Amino acid sequence: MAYAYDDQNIFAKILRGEIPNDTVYENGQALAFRDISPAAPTHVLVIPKGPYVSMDHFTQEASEEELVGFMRAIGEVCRLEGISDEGFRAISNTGHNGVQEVPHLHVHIIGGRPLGRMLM
Ligand code: IU
Repeated sequence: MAYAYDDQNIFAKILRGEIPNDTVYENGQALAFRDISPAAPTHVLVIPKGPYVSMDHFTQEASEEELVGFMRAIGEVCRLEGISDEGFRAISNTGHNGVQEVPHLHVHIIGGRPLGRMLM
């Protein structure tokens, strides 16, 4: 499947610095910032800096450097937020069935309280 990336999506604008964000962590390949509508005490979105719509798109077309940098960012966010030991949830809502609102790959890192068995 070919992916069309819309560079006017809100996370693309955040990456270009056109819209402010509450940054938690950044490396060469990824940016992590607080969700504007947090579902838990910690709710951080981790996004790749490259133009990828989804995990499928990213894992097919990203370089190893991008893949590693993105995954390391997720781990760093959890350590910085102090949720690594207690546990957390990492979710990437994808496409129509996943009710993905923003068409730039993002992983929600949610923690800081017991989350129950329900997915968000
Ligand atoms: P999605 O369903 O996984 O695509 O949800 C997008 C998330 O992006 C959602 O939790 C929003 O609160 C969040 N968000 C944001 O943090 N900043 C924004 O400007 C916008 C959405 I628009």
